[in-house]
Amino acid sequence: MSDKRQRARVQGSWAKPLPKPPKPAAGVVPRNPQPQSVNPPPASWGGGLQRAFEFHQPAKPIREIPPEKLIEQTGDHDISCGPSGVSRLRLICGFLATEEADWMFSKLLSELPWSQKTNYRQGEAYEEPRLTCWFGELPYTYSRSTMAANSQWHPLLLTLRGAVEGACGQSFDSLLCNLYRDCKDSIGWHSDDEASLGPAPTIASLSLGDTRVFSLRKKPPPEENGDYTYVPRVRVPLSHGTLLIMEGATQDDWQHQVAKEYHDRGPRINLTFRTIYPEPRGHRPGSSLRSTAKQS
Ligand SMILES: O=C(O)CCC(=O)C(=O)O
Repeated sequence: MSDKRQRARVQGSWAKPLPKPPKPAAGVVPRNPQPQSVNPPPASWGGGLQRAFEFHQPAKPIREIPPEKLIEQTGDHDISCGPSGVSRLRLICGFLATEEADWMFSKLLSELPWSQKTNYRQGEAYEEPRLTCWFGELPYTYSRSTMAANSQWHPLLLTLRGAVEGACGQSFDSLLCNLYRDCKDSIGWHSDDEASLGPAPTIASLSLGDTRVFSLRKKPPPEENGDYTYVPRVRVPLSHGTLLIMEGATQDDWQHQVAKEYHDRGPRINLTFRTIYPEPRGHRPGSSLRSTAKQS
């Protein structure tokens, strides 16, 4: 390449020459005259006319999505305080020592009567994406399907119930066990607010096996028309041997879920201790007035 061509290329001279800006009519002073040395924008950017850009304040203030709060330290965490009271999470990491938790996990995995429950949504049946079993003198109904009463508590579950009751300072007569087989198993957004759990129930949840994220989102006020975009959110990673106690208004004011994950996860067992009250007479099972029934 000759020295002349090389210089032309470096200076960008292969490009088409830019169009000249239109001359202003006689007597018209351009609003924003540009210094001669600055190239005007090409015609394709707006007809070759200089535009004056003005800042307009948006009609509505921009709403911030609150950052998700991470809870991973042992202790009491008040996540909200509203007309229905304080919503409190009590987290006890290492409630069970690792070795103890290891053998309990394998025993419960192989010895509990796990099965897949069929639920109903808008008249349609669907299989829950996890396995479950139920222990309690009374049946438990959610998502329009009932788990039959089962008083045959596994001896290990009775031991664990005693330990959990000691930590909570209250007794439990029932237990819902969940088995998440892998990362695809989950439980959708819901509150444990079935009428049979009574008002402001305390739910104690013991985790064994692989860590999964327990997420909470606050129920939006009525003026949001069910839009959860701007609600406060909390995430609590629940690891092997961790006890989480949900208290106060947590079921009234918040929903929770364990979402599917996109990375491999080993199996996880979750034991949720509860107290069940007989349904009031005339109450149709699964038709709790307050209920946001489990979605999956
Ligand atoms: O697996 C968990 O940690 C949550 C289980 C749960 O939300 C439930 O049983 O209602």
